[in-house]
Amino acid sequence: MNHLIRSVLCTTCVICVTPSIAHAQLGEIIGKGIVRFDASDEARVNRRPSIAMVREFESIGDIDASAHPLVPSFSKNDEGRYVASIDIEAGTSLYGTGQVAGPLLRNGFVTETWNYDAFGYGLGAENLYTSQPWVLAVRPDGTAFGVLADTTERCQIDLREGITFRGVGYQFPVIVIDRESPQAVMEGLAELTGTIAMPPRWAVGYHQCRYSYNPDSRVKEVADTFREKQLPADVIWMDIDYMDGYRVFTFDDEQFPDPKELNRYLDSIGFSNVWMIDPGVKKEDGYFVYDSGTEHDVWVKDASGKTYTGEVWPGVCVFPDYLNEDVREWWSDLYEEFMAYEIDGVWNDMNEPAVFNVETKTMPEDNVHEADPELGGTDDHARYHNVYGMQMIRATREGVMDANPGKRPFVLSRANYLGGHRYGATWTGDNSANWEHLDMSIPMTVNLALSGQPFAGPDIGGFAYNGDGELFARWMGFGSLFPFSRGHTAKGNIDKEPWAFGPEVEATCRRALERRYRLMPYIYTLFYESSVHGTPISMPTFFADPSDPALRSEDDSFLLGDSLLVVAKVTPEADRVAVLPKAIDGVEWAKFDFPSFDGGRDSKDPDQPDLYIKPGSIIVTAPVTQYFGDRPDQRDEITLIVHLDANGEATGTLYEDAGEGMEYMMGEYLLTTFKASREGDDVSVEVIDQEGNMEAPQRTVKVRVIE
Ligand code: NBV
Repeated sequence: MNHLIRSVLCTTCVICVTPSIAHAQLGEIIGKGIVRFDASDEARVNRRPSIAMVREFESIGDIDASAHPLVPSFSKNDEGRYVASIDIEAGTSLYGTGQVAGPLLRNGFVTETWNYDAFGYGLGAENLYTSQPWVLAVRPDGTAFGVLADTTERCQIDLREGITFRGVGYQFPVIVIDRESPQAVMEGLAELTGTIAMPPRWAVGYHQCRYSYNPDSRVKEVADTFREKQLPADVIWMDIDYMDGYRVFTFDDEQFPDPKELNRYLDSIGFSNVWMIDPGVKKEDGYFVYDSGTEHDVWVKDASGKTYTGEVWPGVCVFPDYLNEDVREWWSDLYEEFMAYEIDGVWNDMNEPAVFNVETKTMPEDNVHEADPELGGTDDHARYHNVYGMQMIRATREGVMDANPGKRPFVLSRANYLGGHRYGATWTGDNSANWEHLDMSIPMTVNLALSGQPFAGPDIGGFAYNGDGELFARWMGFGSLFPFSRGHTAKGNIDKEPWAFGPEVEATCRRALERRYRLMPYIYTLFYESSVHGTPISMPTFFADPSDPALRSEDDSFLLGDSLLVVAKVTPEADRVAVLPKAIDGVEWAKFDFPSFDGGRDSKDPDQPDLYIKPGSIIVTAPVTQYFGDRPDQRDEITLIVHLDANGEATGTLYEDAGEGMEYMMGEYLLTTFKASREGDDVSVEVIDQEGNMEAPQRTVKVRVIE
């Protein structure tokens, strides 16, 4: 128990607070239950600006680190790495560590922060596309703490014995967040690193992608087929082949002669669009992006000061130095013309940055970035590698917002760094179409959420290789319930749209997608809560009861918000038995389902995950829509799914806004809290709280009580 921090926050206690401690190791309070430790006075004075955090956090008061229960020990090892370790008590479960392939529970694993183009990665890959030097630790009693190594440098996170970070290049500080529950620790992380912005509502729908849908007639054909077959979807994606010779910000004349017309067509049938932009710019005189970048001197330089070149899709490329504000502004400006083609969202890929034909698969570590002083000033690529993608999407997001003022931006990024959820969503990169990857996709998405990135999901169906209909159906069954839900596949693979594997798989996909759209009011509300409090959207099942050891490694299931448990079948035989959270005061989590489009119940479909509602909860659902805005008033009917607790009560919230635009920030939203109570044989529902300026609609409210 974090007794010391509690007492120092209390102003009456003077014993533990010292204005400046002449002590080798310093602890500074920077928030409620949050202490930053430096290895020494010198390390504290030389501390680099934090790129993960939303702002500089000044000390609210110093504490004597030796009295803190979670004091890190700092040292330098024989390899010259800077080491920070924290002991853990037996029975502590460890999570997070960013994008990791493998089980949810990370005790015993070693990972390294080094953004990497990991096509076809396998179980236990040491580093993937994003870096989050962060560990969430849950003690046996369910209280929790989090440990952040505040360094952008390559850093090993070793969880074989306690928590050890081994970073290069810099004696980094360590920040410890000690709070009463894992949820409260995650909120603490969001206080430091920020929250997601509310996405446009379309981005919370289902996304359909492939590498690539081309030419434009194929894009239309796929989008049309979704509508003909009544498969709900909101977004279709344009991968790299729409470009002219992979030159970013260009369009292939033959295959995509009129992108605006294409986007308008898509819009007319309710599809939003997302188009890819990579960081590598073809080195070619006469190509406007190259010429303009050269004129503005935006390219990353090698150690000798010459413009660095590396090969990527277009051939020899140069790379913008996104660490520099002028460069970011230049990059942002490129979006003005691009977005004018009525582009809705942008996908930044290959931004580790990936480079072909070199062993490291990235640029040399001694390349030089002219980083802003606020980011740390001019230094080598080794220092800034892990934040290159993050700074790229920061600039992209700015550009998209400037081009479409008043609209909510949507950016997806492959590379990212702790705190980068402020700028964009992410996915789990180039996974494979097999059962191992299907199985990993829940813990990967959840560990990303536990590392501060709530808007994430895998390529549903698997990117590399084909897989079969059985795999696809099963993956779509629960994949439709990830915060970011997108089907995708690689070039050369068979078709992987929901109808590609025949009528049975198509029916499963329709049931899965209809579930997402029925649950949309609830899911959208979770995005709102995440944007305000930093709450993860998909969470580990043990969040239902952090003190129950039986749930600590449960990763065939996940919580979608507090109230909904999704229990997937992740083996071909569907033979693993899930551990469910215990009953609350004698009331079990209750199974529920929805009607199936072809009659009967959707839970009869063996590829659908089981859905459970928490006792005492209300989940707000709506009739199936095909896309956001397919009816003039989507708010005209809701159904409250109610599961009463032992006192015969349940509550739930619903967040509503225009789904687009920024007016919600000025109060144009409605946050409604419903309460259901048992009254004899009946259940009555009332609105107990309503916040926001948006007018409450006249609507039909149906109530479904689950026993
Ligand atoms: O742009 C093509 C692909 C993309 O579809 C995928 O999602 C990215 O992760 N991209 C990687 C480059 C080529 C991968 C083989």
